[in-house]
Amino acid sequence: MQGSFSVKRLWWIFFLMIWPVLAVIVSLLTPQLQWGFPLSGQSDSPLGGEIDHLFYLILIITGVVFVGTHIALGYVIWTASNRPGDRRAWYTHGNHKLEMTWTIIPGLILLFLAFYQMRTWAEFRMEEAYPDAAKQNIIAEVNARQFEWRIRYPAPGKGLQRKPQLDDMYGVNELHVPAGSPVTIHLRTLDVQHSFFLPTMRIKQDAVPGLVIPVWFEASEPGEYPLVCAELCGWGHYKMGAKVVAHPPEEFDEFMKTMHQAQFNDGFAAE
Ligand SMILES: [Cu+2]
Repeated sequence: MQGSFSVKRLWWIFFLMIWPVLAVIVSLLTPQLQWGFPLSGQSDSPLGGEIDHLFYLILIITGVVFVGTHIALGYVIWTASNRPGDRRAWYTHGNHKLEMTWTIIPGLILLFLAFYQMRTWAEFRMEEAYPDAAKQNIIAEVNARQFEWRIRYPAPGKGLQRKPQLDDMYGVNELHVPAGSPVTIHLRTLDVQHSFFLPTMRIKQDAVPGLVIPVWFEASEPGEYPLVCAELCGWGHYKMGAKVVAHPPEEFDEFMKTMHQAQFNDGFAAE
């Protein structure tokens, strides 16, 4: 019914509103579901905190704009639907000043974000800006394939070579690193495009056929962290759930030596 207040209309508003409101209530009441956003400072790596900060900044800006535009939209629909139906339609070619304002302001916001995130992005992605420790500490080559992560480490005391060496060590779906210091892996793929994703460290990098891509990260604490594939790479995509095992730094060298012994000791000659 046009032109008169209708309870039916309110009912529809409540019906559509109830789902997002319910989702927020459920996520607040049951934190164990982990539906909410992770809090800043909850990531498992120092760089993750910076990335979280950028995410939240963008979320707040887009959130304010989203709520604001929807209130404006709701207002227009509400007032227009309350107008008597026998009025003539009204056409406009727009408002030049308004158009300029809502083009320039978002432009300035985007420009600000572009400059503001530059340092974090460079640190994450530009090899020249990597921390020195990450540049020196190239611990393994990670080869993605349908559907697992194959990992190649150099023998203890040796550096990682581009070509596999006779004394290299191999592992599958477990990437061992020392905790508390930046490390670099060389990311490759043996078939299609995959994506190396450490969700709790906020690290994500595509593995691209034909490329060797260095990726650095730092596990703040010893422990196990999920490593998953974030690119829909085929029917077994879901099987690419693996883990990063961060060892206390003083135990890491010993662990690598034990791994080398386990893979190379033929039971006759002592190493
Ligand atoms: Cu994959």
